[in-house]
Amino acid sequence: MKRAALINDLSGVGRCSLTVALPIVSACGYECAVLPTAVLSNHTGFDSYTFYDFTDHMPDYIKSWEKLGLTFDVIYSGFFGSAAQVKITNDFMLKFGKNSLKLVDPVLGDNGVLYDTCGREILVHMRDLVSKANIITPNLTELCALCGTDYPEKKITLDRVEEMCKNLGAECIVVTGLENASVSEIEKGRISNLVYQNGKVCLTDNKKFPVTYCGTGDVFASVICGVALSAKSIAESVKIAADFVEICAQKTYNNNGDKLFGMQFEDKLGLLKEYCL
Ligand code: PXL
Repeated sequence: MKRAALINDLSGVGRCSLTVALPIVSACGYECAVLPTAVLSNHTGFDSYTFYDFTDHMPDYIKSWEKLGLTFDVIYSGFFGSAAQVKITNDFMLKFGKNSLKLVDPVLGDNGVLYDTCGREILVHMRDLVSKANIITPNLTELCALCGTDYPEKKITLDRVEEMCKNLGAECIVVTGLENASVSEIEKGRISNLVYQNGKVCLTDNKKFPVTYCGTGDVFASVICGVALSAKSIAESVKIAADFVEICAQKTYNNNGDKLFGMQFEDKLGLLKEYCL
């Protein structure tokens, strides 16, 4: 059986990070090894939350995994609560990741605003981490932050997004959640992900719903993590993930789901069975 390392926070309520990654990557047929970065009562989009920083425990936790001689087919990292964690994850990638597919979702912010938890130091270490990854999945806010570019005040073109990808220079960049509000060529009511690999670009095209559910990026990246080794290409993994997100968004929208509680993906997990290795 293939094994995945999931490095992310555990937010008890709100369907994001590990409460999304664990079921989705498991449904794709992986044994999941979980390395928490923080434990929160619920994600930070709610008005209040508790936050337990796991940084100090991570080195011993990883040493214990080393003693067990674990190897990983994929390593997927998400939210970090401190800059030290990003550095620890960098070392983790070097130690365990030689033969693994490394997926880094640089969770830093959204809609032009960086999360409160994302300080300058996290950003610096994140640039180092994305350079080690095979696939990264920034949204436009995160791409701008990684490139050191201001978030565009007006709509930008797909050519400009491509140029930023070229400047960043990671192996494969999937710019997520591009929509008409930020990019001129994308039709209203549609949403795209841009895949930049080896200087070439392709785009997905899906229905955009009027509500953006918390943890959507986590659902998307988790599906890529789960299907990347069985799909024919990264572009195909991205299409599978984008279609899965649309199906879950449609269900959540039909049920009038609260955006803070995330996407209702549970009864759609069976759709991922065909990608099991
Ligand atoms: O889904 C991204 C995410 C992950 N983890 C925590 C968050 C968020 C977004 O708000 O608060 C703790």
